[in-house]
Parts: sequence; C-alpha cells; structure tokens
Amino acid sequence: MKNILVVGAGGQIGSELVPYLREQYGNSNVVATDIDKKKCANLSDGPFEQLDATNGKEFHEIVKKYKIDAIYNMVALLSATGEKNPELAWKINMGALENSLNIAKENNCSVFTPSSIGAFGPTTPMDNTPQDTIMQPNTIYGVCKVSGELLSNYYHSRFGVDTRSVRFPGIISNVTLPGGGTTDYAVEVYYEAIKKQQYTCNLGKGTFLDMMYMPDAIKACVQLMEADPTKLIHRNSFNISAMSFDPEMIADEIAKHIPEFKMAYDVDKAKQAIANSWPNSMDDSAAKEEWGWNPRYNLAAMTIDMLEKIQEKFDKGLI
Ligand code: AKB
Repeated sequence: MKNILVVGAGGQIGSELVPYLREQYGNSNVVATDIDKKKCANLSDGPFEQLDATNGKEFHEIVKKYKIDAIYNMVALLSATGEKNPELAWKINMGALENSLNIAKENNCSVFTPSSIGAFGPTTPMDNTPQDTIMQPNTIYGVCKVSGELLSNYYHSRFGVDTRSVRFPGIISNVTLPGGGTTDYAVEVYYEAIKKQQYTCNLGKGTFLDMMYMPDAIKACVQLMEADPTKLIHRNSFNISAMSFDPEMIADEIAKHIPEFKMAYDVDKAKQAIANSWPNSMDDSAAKEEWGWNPRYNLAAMTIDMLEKIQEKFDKGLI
C-alpha cells in the first residue's frame, strides 16, 4: 500500500485530487498539506499537515513521519498572478518543486508535478502543437514550468528519481475556483450563466485554448503515476488535452441549455497577451500511446455536468 503526500492540497486541483486518491488508496494513506489550513477544511477525513512547501526542513519531516512513497506537488502561482509578482512566482513555484525533488531523491519517492500549456510560447507551433517542440515562454509561470520539466528530467536521468508530469490545459471544475489563471474565464462563465444569465469575458472572440474537465485531469495524474515505467519514453512532461474552444463556442454551448444567456467582451490586455502566446490545440498522441490517456468529457458533456452541479449549489444558497 502506498503512502501519498499531496502538497498544495487546498488548490483547484489538489482539493479534488485528495478525495480521489483517498478513494483509491484509503483515507489514512493520503496526507494533505497546504500553507492555508482553512482551504483544506473539507479534507478532514484523513491526515492533514500545515506546510509551506518552500520550507524544506518541515517538508522533509512530514515525508519521514508518514513514510511517504509518492509526492504530488500541486503548488503553483498561476500565469496572470505570476506576472504581477514574478519574483514571488519563481520562489514559490521553483521552491516547492526543488524541495519535492530533493526530498524524493533522499527518501526514494516518486514525484508528480504538473506542467502546463504555459510552458509554450509565441515561437511554438500553435496548432496541433507537437509533444517535442520549441519552448520559449514569455511569462514567469512558463519559465518556471519549462525549468521544472528540465529539472525533473534531470533528477530522473541523473539520480533515478521517478518523476512524471503532464502539461495541463485550462482546468474547469465546479468545486474549487481557480485563482489568477489566464483560463479562469472558462470556469467563471458557468457560475455567471447560472447566477445572472450573462458574462463579460476577459479574453477575446477567437482565442482558442486547450481545456479539460476536472474528472479527466484527476484521472490523468493518477493514471500516469500508475503507468508502467518501461512504456514511458517521455516523462516531463506529456501534452494532454480534452477539448479546444474559444469564448464564443463555450457561450453557444451554454446557450443550448440557458437560451437567454448572453456573452459580452471586455478584453484584459495582460491575459490576452498570455493567451495569444499559448497553443490553440496540442497533439497529445504521445500520452495516448505511452500510458493510455483517454479523456471522457468534451465541451458538450462537460457543459451539461457543470450547469447541473452549479445549479444545485445555487438552489442550496451555496453560491
Ligand atoms: C493558467 O491559466 O495559468 C493555468 C494554466 C493553463 O496553467 N490554468
């Protein structure tokens, strides 16, 4: 039986990854940690430790205490927030990763840490972006992601650490809101559609980006960590996608269920510049071939589920 540590458990992905891992491996085998205890209030059915992941000593003590075998490092300041404070973004994003890798090396743990479409930049081929291609991001978030991919590959080849990663697209969920990302509009639009039947989008028409529904994102993390290592040609990091759309397409899909829904536009220049530097759609055939990546949700199926779940919250007065 594996002992798993999730670092950054209170974030958008961590808050749904922990319950999924606890279902798979048992509550007591999955330790949740976050710098903010309040964000993990719903994870009280298993062990929790408050942890600033940039504090290597405390991080190491927790790994020892729970005899951890696998670390999921979900700590990150996202792309738009990162541009507001690049030094902090580097310190947090790289600090958490560096500690995860060093502690994994010393304690023989495997490490999952997400990369992102943000690892690509304006010189990357935009359509059907290849698995192995030019990566010259112009955001600090992207610089951290490329550095993280390289560092994780280095720890694998040099020290034999079992490092694995995916390049996540925008992740859409109805549980925890994202914060400070360029793709956040694709979550906010569903909440506003239920609450006000209208939404003002901060990215322009025609801005195509890869996206994914949270159940597929969670499945990807665990499926890759469980994959047969002999089948993995790549490690850090795999392109994965489930759909690619622009704001007009998501608005049209929502309008099929809420006919009065209207989308307006008020473009945020900083976010638009970031979105323009990212791929329109990625080629994820390497993930399909090497570990069986196979997403379940497309835009239509995700929209039905999102609207249903958010409507339930609205009816209960939770939002
Ligand atoms: C962001 O928009 O910063 C993230 C991402 C695509 O990595 N959602």
